[in-house]
Amino acid sequence: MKLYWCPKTRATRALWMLHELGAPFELVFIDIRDAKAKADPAFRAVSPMGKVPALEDGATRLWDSGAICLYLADQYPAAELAPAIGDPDRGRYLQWLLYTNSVIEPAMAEKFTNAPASAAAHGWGTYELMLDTLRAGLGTAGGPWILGQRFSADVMLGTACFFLRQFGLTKDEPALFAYADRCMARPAAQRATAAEVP
Ligand SMILES: N[C@@H](CCC(=O)N[C@@H](CS)C(=O)NCC(=O)O)C(=O)O
Repeated sequence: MKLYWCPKTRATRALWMLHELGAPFELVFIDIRDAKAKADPAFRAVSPMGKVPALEDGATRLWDSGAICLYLADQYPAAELAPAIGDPDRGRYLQWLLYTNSVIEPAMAEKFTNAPASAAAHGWGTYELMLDTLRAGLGTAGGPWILGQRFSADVMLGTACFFLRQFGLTKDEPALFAYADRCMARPAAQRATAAEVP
């Protein structure tokens, strides 16, 4: 398995998942700020948009951090990073896993660029609605993770909460920031971010 990765990007999510799984992999560094590196044909065959993370696993090629987290969790069920199909928690898991890229990130972009909000027209609602919903989800989870005692979609949500704080978009969100800290303190997350130290 080959992970196309660049430090301090969303590729951290995929690297973190691989460490959670303990799966063997090869790390391929792509400098996304370098047009030549980004044009590498082997990379573009896996990532047509030229974005990281991207994953090659035998004949399977995919990109997008959410898709990769979901794929890896399903490929390695023994690691129990996703409720199996048929498990009553599967729906909630999918909903929160997809929430990062389909709601949190577009809402963050809206806030970042001061774009006009439109709760009904935008699939992500508004920045405030996104935060309210996330707060409520974590507040009612009944444990340290979004599914309560079970760690799963938290790689995606935890990094999103980390980015919320890092980008200074949200100043005072103790519950979200404590959650980000809890997630980032996991040994696999520490290993993934250690790879980013220059
Ligand atoms: N939805 C994608 C977004 C990936 C993405 O935008 N990655 C950025 C780094 S965080 C990138 O590769 N940017 C390089 C570029 O677009 O030129 C995901 O979650 O993986």
